[in-house]
Amino acid sequence: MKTQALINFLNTCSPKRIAVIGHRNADPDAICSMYAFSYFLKKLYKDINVSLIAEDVNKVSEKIISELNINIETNLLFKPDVIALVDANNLIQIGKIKDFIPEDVPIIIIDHHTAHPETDKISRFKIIDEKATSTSEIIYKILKETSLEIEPKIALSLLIGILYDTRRFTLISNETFSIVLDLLRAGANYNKALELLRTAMDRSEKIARLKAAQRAAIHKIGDWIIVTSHVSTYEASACRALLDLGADVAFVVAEKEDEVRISARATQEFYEKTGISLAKIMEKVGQVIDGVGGGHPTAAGANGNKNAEEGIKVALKILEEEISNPP
Ligand SMILES: [Mn+2]
Repeated sequence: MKTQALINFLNTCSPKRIAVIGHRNADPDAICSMYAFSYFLKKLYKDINVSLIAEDVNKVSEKIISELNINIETNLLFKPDVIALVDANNLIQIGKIKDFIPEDVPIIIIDHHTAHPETDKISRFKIIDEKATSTSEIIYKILKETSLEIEPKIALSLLIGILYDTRRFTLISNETFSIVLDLLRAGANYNKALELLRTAMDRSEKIARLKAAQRAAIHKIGDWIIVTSHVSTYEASACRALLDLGADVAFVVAEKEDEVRISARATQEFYEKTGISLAKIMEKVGQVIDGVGGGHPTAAGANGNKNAEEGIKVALKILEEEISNPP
Protein backbone atom coordinates (compact mmCIF):
# COMPACT_ATOMS: atom_id res chain seq x y z
CA MET A 1 0.00 0.00 0.00
CA LYS A 2 1.37 3.42 -0.93
CA THR A 3 0.39 4.95 2.41
CA GLN A 4 3.48 7.14 2.83
CA ALA A 5 3.12 8.44 -0.72
CA LEU A 6 -0.53 9.19 0.03
CA ILE A 7 0.43 11.19 3.11
CA ASN A 8 3.15 13.02 1.18
CA PHE A 9 0.66 13.93 -1.52
CA LEU A 10 -1.93 15.12 0.99
CA ASN A 11 0.72 17.26 2.70
CA THR A 12 1.49 19.06 -0.56
CA CYS A 13 -2.18 20.16 -0.66
CA SER A 14 -2.00 21.53 2.93
CA PRO A 15 -5.61 20.51 3.35
CA LYS A 16 -8.03 22.35 5.61
CA ARG A 17 -11.15 20.99 3.98
CA ILE A 18 -11.47 17.59 2.35
CA ALA A 19 -14.45 16.10 0.54
CA VAL A 20 -14.67 12.32 0.60
CA ILE A 21 -17.03 11.23 -2.14
CA GLY A 22 -18.53 7.79 -2.77
CA HIS A 23 -20.49 6.35 -5.68
CA ARG A 24 -24.21 6.83 -6.21
CA ASN A 25 -26.46 4.38 -4.42
CA ALA A 26 -23.59 4.02 -1.97
CA ASP A 27 -23.35 0.52 -0.51
CA PRO A 28 -22.01 -0.38 2.94
CA ASP A 29 -18.45 -0.81 1.64
CA ALA A 30 -18.55 2.70 0.20
CA ILE A 31 -20.07 4.25 3.33
CA CYS A 32 -17.88 2.37 5.80
CA SER A 33 -14.64 2.94 3.91
CA MET A 34 -15.45 6.64 3.51
CA TYR A 35 -16.13 6.85 7.22
CA ALA A 36 -12.91 5.04 8.19
CA PHE A 37 -10.95 7.19 5.74
CA SER A 38 -12.32 10.34 7.39
CA TYR A 39 -11.11 8.93 10.71
CA PHE A 40 -7.64 8.55 9.16
CA LEU A 41 -7.71 12.13 7.86
CA LYS A 42 -8.78 13.51 11.24
CA LYS A 43 -5.95 11.64 12.96
CA LEU A 44 -3.52 12.98 10.38
CA TYR A 45 -4.61 16.61 10.52
CA LYS A 46 -5.98 18.24 13.64
CA ASP A 47 -8.86 20.65 13.02
CA ILE A 48 -9.49 19.36 9.52
CA ASN A 49 -12.96 19.65 8.10
CA VAL A 50 -14.01 16.42 6.36
CA SER A 51 -17.32 15.95 4.57
CA LEU A 52 -18.64 12.57 3.49
CA ILE A 53 -20.71 12.88 0.35
CA ALA A 54 -22.84 10.56 -1.75
CA GLU A 55 -25.76 11.48 -3.99
CA ASP A 56 -27.81 8.69 -2.47
CA VAL A 57 -27.29 5.50 -0.51
CA ASN A 58 -28.82 2.05 -0.71
CA LYS A 59 -31.30 0.68 1.77
CA VAL A 60 -28.93 -1.32 3.93
CA SER A 61 -26.55 1.67 4.07
CA GLU A 62 -29.37 3.80 5.46
CA LYS A 63 -29.62 1.49 8.43
CA ILE A 64 -25.85 1.56 9.02
CA ILE A 65 -25.66 5.35 8.70
CA SER A 66 -28.32 5.86 11.34
CA GLU A 67 -27.00 3.15 13.70
CA LEU A 68 -23.38 4.35 13.53
CA ASN A 69 -24.47 7.97 13.40
CA ILE A 70 -22.48 8.80 10.26
CA ASN A 71 -23.16 12.13 8.61
CA ILE A 72 -23.53 11.82 4.83
CA GLU A 73 -24.18 14.92 2.73
CA THR A 74 -25.72 14.76 -0.71
CA ASN A 75 -23.59 17.43 -2.35
CA LEU A 76 -20.50 19.60 -1.97
CA LEU A 77 -21.24 22.47 0.38
CA PHE A 78 -17.83 24.13 0.11
CA LYS A 79 -14.79 24.19 -2.11
CA PRO A 80 -12.42 21.55 -0.76
CA ASP A 81 -8.62 21.58 -0.95
CA VAL A 82 -8.64 17.92 -1.95
CA ILE A 83 -11.30 15.49 -3.13
CA ALA A 84 -11.00 11.82 -2.30
CA LEU A 85 -13.05 9.41 -4.41
CA VAL A 86 -13.48 6.30 -2.30
CA ASP A 87 -14.88 2.99 -3.64
CA ALA A 88 -15.27 4.69 -7.04
CA ASN A 89 -12.79 5.41 -9.79
CA ASN A 90 -14.52 7.76 -12.20
CA LEU A 91 -16.81 10.76 -12.03
CA ILE A 92 -19.85 9.25 -13.76
CA GLN A 93 -20.24 6.91 -10.80
CA ILE A 94 -20.79 9.80 -8.41
CA GLY A 95 -23.86 11.03 -10.32
CA LYS A 96 -24.96 14.66 -10.18
CA ILE A 97 -22.18 15.67 -7.75
CA LYS A 98 -19.87 15.52 -10.79
CA ASP A 99 -21.24 18.84 -12.04
CA PHE A 100 -20.28 20.59 -8.81
CA ILE A 101 -16.64 19.57 -8.72
CA PRO A 102 -14.34 22.58 -9.26
CA GLU A 103 -11.79 21.86 -11.98
CA ASP A 104 -8.77 23.02 -10.03
CA VAL A 105 -9.20 20.77 -7.00
CA PRO A 106 -6.85 17.77 -6.97
CA ILE A 107 -8.56 14.37 -6.85
CA ILE A 108 -7.22 11.25 -5.20
CA ILE A 109 -8.76 7.84 -5.77
CA ILE A 110 -8.87 4.90 -3.37
CA ASP A 111 -10.66 1.91 -4.84
CA HIS A 112 -10.70 -1.80 -5.51
CA HIS A 113 -12.68 -1.87 -8.76
CA THR A 114 -11.02 -2.63 -12.08
CA ALA A 115 -9.35 0.62 -13.17
CA HIS A 116 -11.32 2.67 -15.65
CA PRO A 117 -9.70 4.62 -18.53
CA GLU A 118 -10.86 7.84 -16.86
CA THR A 119 -9.13 6.96 -13.58
CA ASP A 120 -5.68 8.20 -14.61
CA LYS A 121 -7.02 11.26 -16.39
CA ILE A 122 -8.88 12.68 -13.42
CA SER A 123 -6.67 11.71 -10.49
CA ARG A 124 -3.47 13.25 -9.18
CA PHE A 125 -2.86 10.32 -6.85
CA LYS A 126 -4.39 6.88 -6.63
CA ILE A 127 -4.38 3.69 -4.64
CA ILE A 128 -6.10 1.00 -6.70
CA ASP A 129 -5.93 -2.57 -5.44
CA GLU A 130 -8.09 -4.84 -7.57
CA LYS A 131 -7.13 -7.80 -5.43
CA ALA A 132 -8.59 -6.25 -2.30
CA THR A 133 -11.99 -7.72 -1.50
CA SER A 134 -13.31 -4.32 -0.54
CA THR A 135 -12.27 -0.71 -0.24
CA SER A 136 -12.67 -1.18 3.52
CA GLU A 137 -9.76 -3.63 3.36
CA ILE A 138 -7.60 -0.99 1.65
CA ILE A 139 -8.46 1.59 4.31
CA TYR A 140 -7.64 -0.99 7.00
CA LYS A 141 -4.16 -1.32 5.49
CA ILE A 142 -3.70 2.45 5.35
CA LEU A 143 -4.57 2.68 9.05
CA LYS A 144 -2.23 -0.21 9.88
CA GLU A 145 0.68 1.21 7.93
CA THR A 146 0.29 4.48 9.79
CA SER A 147 0.23 2.54 13.09
CA LEU A 148 -2.98 4.31 14.03
CA GLU A 149 -5.09 2.74 16.70
CA ILE A 150 -8.31 1.41 15.23
CA GLU A 151 -11.16 2.38 17.56
CA PRO A 152 -13.96 -0.17 18.09
CA LYS A 153 -16.47 1.83 16.03
CA ILE A 154 -14.02 2.11 13.12
CA ALA A 155 -13.21 -1.60 13.41
CA LEU A 156 -16.94 -2.37 13.28
CA SER A 157 -17.48 -0.23 10.20
CA LEU A 158 -14.52 -1.82 8.37
CA LEU A 159 -15.85 -5.26 9.28
CA ILE A 160 -19.27 -4.31 7.86
CA GLY A 161 -17.68 -3.12 4.61
CA ILE A 162 -15.70 -6.35 4.26
CA LEU A 163 -18.68 -8.55 5.12
CA TYR A 164 -20.84 -6.79 2.57
CA ASP A 165 -18.42 -6.83 -0.34
CA THR A 166 -17.28 -10.42 0.26
CA ARG A 167 -20.95 -11.46 0.47
CA ARG A 168 -20.28 -12.59 4.00
CA PHE A 169 -17.00 -14.33 3.25
CA THR A 170 -17.84 -16.03 -0.04
CA LEU A 171 -15.45 -13.92 -2.14
CA ILE A 172 -12.40 -13.77 0.07
CA SER A 173 -8.66 -13.45 -0.39
CA ASN A 174 -6.28 -15.40 1.82
CA GLU A 175 -5.57 -12.27 3.77
CA THR A 176 -9.16 -11.41 4.58
CA PHE A 177 -9.53 -13.62 7.63
CA SER A 178 -6.42 -12.27 9.33
CA ILE A 179 -7.66 -8.74 8.72
CA VAL A 180 -11.04 -9.67 10.16
CA LEU A 181 -9.42 -11.28 13.19
CA ASP A 182 -7.48 -8.08 13.79
CA LEU A 183 -10.69 -6.03 13.52
CA LEU A 184 -12.43 -8.33 16.02
CA ARG A 185 -9.48 -7.86 18.39
CA ALA A 186 -9.80 -4.10 17.92
CA GLY A 187 -13.35 -4.35 19.25
CA ALA A 188 -15.58 -4.96 16.23
CA ASN A 189 -18.67 -6.91 17.24
CA TYR A 190 -19.36 -9.59 14.62
CA ASN A 191 -23.00 -10.16 15.58
CA LYS A 192 -23.64 -6.44 15.50
CA ALA A 193 -22.13 -6.24 12.00
CA LEU A 194 -24.33 -9.10 10.77
CA GLU A 195 -27.39 -7.54 12.34
CA LEU A 196 -26.73 -4.18 10.68
CA LEU A 197 -26.45 -5.84 7.27
CA ARG A 198 -29.76 -7.67 7.59
CA THR A 199 -32.65 -6.02 5.79
CA ALA A 200 -36.01 -7.37 4.80
CA MET A 201 -36.48 -7.40 1.05
CA ASP A 202 -38.95 -4.78 -0.20
CA ARG A 203 -42.11 -5.98 -1.87
CA SER A 204 -41.03 -4.00 -4.97
CA GLU A 205 -37.67 -5.77 -4.99
CA LYS A 206 -39.37 -9.16 -4.81
CA ILE A 207 -41.61 -8.20 -7.72
CA ALA A 208 -38.63 -6.96 -9.75
CA ARG A 209 -36.86 -10.31 -9.22
CA LEU A 210 -39.94 -12.29 -10.20
CA LYS A 211 -40.52 -10.12 -13.30
CA ALA A 212 -36.89 -10.53 -14.32
CA ALA A 213 -37.41 -14.30 -14.19
CA GLN A 214 -40.69 -14.07 -16.10
CA ARG A 215 -39.11 -11.95 -18.86
CA ALA A 216 -35.87 -13.90 -19.04
CA ALA A 217 -34.39 -14.74 -22.43
CA ILE A 218 -32.10 -17.75 -22.31
CA HIS A 219 -29.03 -17.87 -24.55
CA LYS A 220 -26.99 -21.05 -24.67
CA ILE A 221 -23.45 -20.15 -25.62
CA GLY A 222 -21.06 -23.12 -25.59
CA ASP A 223 -21.74 -24.94 -22.33
CA TRP A 224 -22.88 -21.78 -20.63
CA ILE A 225 -26.34 -20.43 -19.87
CA ILE A 226 -26.53 -16.68 -20.38
CA VAL A 227 -29.75 -14.95 -19.31
CA THR A 228 -30.89 -11.45 -20.25
CA SER A 229 -33.89 -9.63 -18.88
CA HIS A 230 -35.30 -6.23 -18.01
CA VAL A 231 -36.95 -4.56 -15.02
CA SER A 232 -37.68 -0.98 -14.05
CA THR A 233 -35.51 -1.04 -10.92
CA TYR A 234 -33.52 -3.44 -8.68
CA GLU A 235 -31.53 -4.65 -11.69
CA ALA A 236 -28.58 -5.84 -9.57
CA SER A 237 -30.83 -7.83 -7.26
CA ALA A 238 -32.62 -9.28 -10.32
CA CYS A 239 -29.24 -10.39 -11.73
CA ARG A 240 -28.39 -12.20 -8.51
CA ALA A 241 -31.82 -13.85 -8.53
CA LEU A 242 -31.24 -15.14 -12.07
CA LEU A 243 -27.88 -16.59 -10.99
CA ASP A 244 -29.63 -18.33 -8.10
CA LEU A 245 -32.07 -19.81 -10.61
CA GLY A 246 -29.25 -21.35 -12.65
CA ALA A 247 -27.84 -18.73 -15.02
CA ASP A 248 -24.05 -18.69 -15.39
CA VAL A 249 -24.16 -15.08 -16.51
CA ALA A 250 -27.02 -12.59 -16.24
CA PHE A 251 -27.53 -9.15 -17.78
CA VAL A 252 -30.49 -7.11 -16.57
CA VAL A 253 -31.51 -3.75 -18.03
CA ALA A 254 -33.35 -1.08 -16.10
CA GLU A 255 -34.66 1.67 -18.30
CA LYS A 256 -36.56 4.81 -17.42
CA GLU A 257 -37.03 8.01 -19.39
CA ASP A 258 -33.52 9.02 -20.46
CA GLU A 259 -31.63 6.68 -18.16
CA VAL A 260 -30.33 3.20 -18.97
CA ARG A 261 -28.65 1.02 -16.37
CA ILE A 262 -27.38 -2.45 -17.09
CA SER A 263 -26.27 -4.81 -14.37
CA ALA A 264 -24.17 -7.92 -15.05
CA ARG A 265 -23.32 -10.86 -12.82
CA ALA A 266 -21.46 -14.13 -13.42
CA THR A 267 -20.78 -17.13 -11.24
CA GLN A 268 -17.30 -17.60 -9.84
CA GLU A 269 -17.13 -20.86 -11.82
CA PHE A 270 -17.80 -19.03 -15.09
CA TYR A 271 -15.00 -16.56 -14.42
CA GLU A 272 -12.54 -19.23 -13.31
CA LYS A 273 -13.15 -21.47 -16.33
CA THR A 274 -13.40 -18.81 -19.05
CA GLY A 275 -11.27 -15.97 -17.67
CA ILE A 276 -13.89 -13.59 -19.08
CA SER A 277 -14.21 -10.40 -17.03
CA LEU A 278 -17.61 -8.68 -16.97
CA ALA A 279 -15.85 -5.44 -15.98
CA LYS A 280 -14.19 -5.35 -19.41
CA ILE A 281 -17.42 -6.22 -21.21
CA MET A 282 -19.41 -3.59 -19.36
CA GLU A 283 -16.77 -0.98 -20.11
CA LYS A 284 -17.58 -1.48 -23.81
CA VAL A 285 -21.32 -1.67 -23.15
CA GLY A 286 -21.00 1.65 -21.32
CA GLN A 287 -19.80 3.32 -24.53
CA VAL A 288 -22.68 1.80 -26.51
CA ILE A 289 -25.28 3.19 -24.10
CA ASP A 290 -23.57 6.58 -24.14
CA GLY A 291 -22.26 6.34 -20.60
CA VAL A 292 -19.71 4.46 -18.63
CA GLY A 293 -19.29 0.89 -17.40
CA GLY A 294 -16.98 -1.21 -15.28
CA GLY A 295 -16.81 -3.09 -12.00
CA HIS A 296 -15.43 -6.46 -11.05
CA PRO A 297 -14.89 -9.65 -13.10
CA THR A 298 -18.07 -11.29 -11.75
CA ALA A 299 -20.11 -8.20 -10.86
CA ALA A 300 -20.23 -5.20 -13.14
CA GLY A 301 -22.57 -2.61 -14.54
CA ALA A 302 -22.99 0.30 -16.89
CA ASN A 303 -24.95 3.55 -16.68
CA GLY A 304 -25.90 5.56 -19.70
CA ASN A 305 -28.85 7.16 -21.40
CA LYS A 306 -29.77 5.29 -24.60
CA ASN A 307 -29.44 2.12 -26.74
CA ALA A 308 -30.30 -0.39 -24.02
CA GLU A 309 -31.09 -3.14 -26.55
CA GLU A 310 -27.93 -2.47 -28.50
CA GLY A 311 -25.96 -2.64 -25.25
CA ILE A 312 -27.28 -6.11 -24.49
CA LYS A 313 -26.57 -7.24 -28.07
CA VAL A 314 -22.99 -6.05 -27.80
CA ALA A 315 -22.54 -7.79 -24.44
CA LEU A 316 -23.81 -11.08 -25.89
CA LYS A 317 -21.66 -10.69 -28.99
CA ILE A 318 -18.49 -10.13 -26.97
CA LEU A 319 -19.33 -13.11 -24.74
CA GLU A 320 -19.94 -15.30 -27.77
CA GLU A 321 -16.63 -14.31 -29.36
CA GLU A 322 -14.66 -14.79 -26.18
CA ILE A 323 -16.28 -18.13 -25.34
CA SER A 324 -15.65 -19.52 -28.84
CA ASN A 325 -12.08 -18.15 -29.03
CA PRO A 326 -10.56 -18.72 -25.59
CA PRO A 327 -7.23 -16.91 -25.16
MN1 LIG B 1 -16.64 -1.90 -2.75
